[in-house]
Amino acid sequence: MKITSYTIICILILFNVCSCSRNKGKLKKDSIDFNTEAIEGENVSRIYKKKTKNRFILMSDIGHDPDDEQQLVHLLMYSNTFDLEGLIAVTGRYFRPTPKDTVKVLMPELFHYYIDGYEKVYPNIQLHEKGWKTPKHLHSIVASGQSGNGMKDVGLGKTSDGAKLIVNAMLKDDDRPILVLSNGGMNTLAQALFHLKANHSKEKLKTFLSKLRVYDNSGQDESGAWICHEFPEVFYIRATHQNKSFGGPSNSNLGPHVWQPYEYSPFGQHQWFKENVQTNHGELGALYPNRKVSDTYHFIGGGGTIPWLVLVNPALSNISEPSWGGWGGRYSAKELPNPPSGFSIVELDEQPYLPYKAYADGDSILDTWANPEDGKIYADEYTPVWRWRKAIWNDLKARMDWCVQPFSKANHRPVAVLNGVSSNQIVKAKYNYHEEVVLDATGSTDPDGDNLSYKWWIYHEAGKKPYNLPLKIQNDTSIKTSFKIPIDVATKELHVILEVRDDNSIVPLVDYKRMVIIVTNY
Ligand SMILES: [Ca+2]
Ligand SMILES: [Ca+2]
Repeated sequence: MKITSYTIICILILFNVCSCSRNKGKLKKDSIDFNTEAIEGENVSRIYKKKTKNRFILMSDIGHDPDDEQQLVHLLMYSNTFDLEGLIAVTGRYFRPTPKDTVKVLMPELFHYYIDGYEKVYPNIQLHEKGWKTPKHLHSIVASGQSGNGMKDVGLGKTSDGAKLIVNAMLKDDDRPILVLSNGGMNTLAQALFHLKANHSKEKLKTFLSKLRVYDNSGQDESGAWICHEFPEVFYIRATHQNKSFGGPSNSNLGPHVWQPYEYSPFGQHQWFKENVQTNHGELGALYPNRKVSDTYHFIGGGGTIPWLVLVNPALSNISEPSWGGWGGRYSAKELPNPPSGFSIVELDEQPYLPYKAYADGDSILDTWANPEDGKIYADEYTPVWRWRKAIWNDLKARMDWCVQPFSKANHRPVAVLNGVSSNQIVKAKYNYHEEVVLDATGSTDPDGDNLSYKWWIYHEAGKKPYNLPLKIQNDTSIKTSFKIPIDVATKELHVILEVRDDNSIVPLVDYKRMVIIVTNY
């Protein structure tokens, strides 16, 4: 790589872990945890592993709509890619007395039901990757949150087991950020923050809050607005669009057709799941419920699969950088004023907590993307997820095989290498405008020995200071290429994405690397 005197290449180790990894020797993805692959030496490897997985707590109003259960099956199949610390049953929009009640009680037993399914396939998935949580651990992190709805159930003496679990996670001597996602209401987190504020100094509270990365799926009660109003320093994403993009957002808007060969309809999506998840893929997949409304198949909602997919590609996405985008969607670069709940009835209840701010999606967060399969251009608020969706579905298909097949009869992701960096980290570099950026995927491997193909592209909408104009890399399918940074990119940032795709007859899989280029002008 040609480096001029004023070009500084540095590696952004996610979450400020200051250990530089070196790519020594050939990578083997099949026999080692993929978060440790670039480090040699057992002790170092253990530290690196501990530090690089993201922490994650899920809150879900599981039981009211099968989509929460659908996403739980999906989540368990990725549970070796993050440190899951809580599965909390919570209330939400559908617990309100009006307009209708569909569920009256919390149902933590559903978490146990699906973990029992996971236990059946646990021996076989270990043949494919390491790092899986034991069923015993997963059972131990199930809890019930606040049993009542919204802020009425937040206050002194009201701390539920679920809220205690969150409090204990915050108190833990672990400075990694923690994603707290709610696919239901937020009042269990609100109670945890109320408890922390009441019992700790301002200084300590500040430290606890700095670890939080909250993702609010749709605003299913008013306590999200309360949290943002009361604790403005909390990192908070309020999503009302992209969170529905796994299969939807709706029966009449299904996005690109990624579930071929089945028909372009919610029923077609269910047929794909029947073939690739529910049948011949082990006991966990067999539990995957259908999603029907009045006997009609509803699109696969996934109940908030998209929000946690930010965790599974640490070389592509960073949970602390919502504007960078990835499988988990792309959100505003700055916090926006008062992004409302997706439910008008909740929006009314949020009024006492104005003003507040949160990262958001919607009309102002658009990606433009041409589907390589049919050339159709997508350019709306769902495209930040849709552009990745084929890879997301394919990746699940491959993982479901891991429940029943030996290593040799399943596919596994390649390992992308960008300019010598093979480990799961985003590469950060500084270049001056006019400089030549060399891009080299040499050393990329595949644990199945599959042939690899390469794709380099610039995600021009990504980042805090995006360039925001299409910029094409020449020879963008070569293993090695380069491009010259135009003069008008000075002081902006460029996000280069490397996709390494395997040629595997079961299903093609993609591995990613992102290089964030800060463009200087001196
Ligand atoms: Ca839900
Ligand atoms: Ca492969």
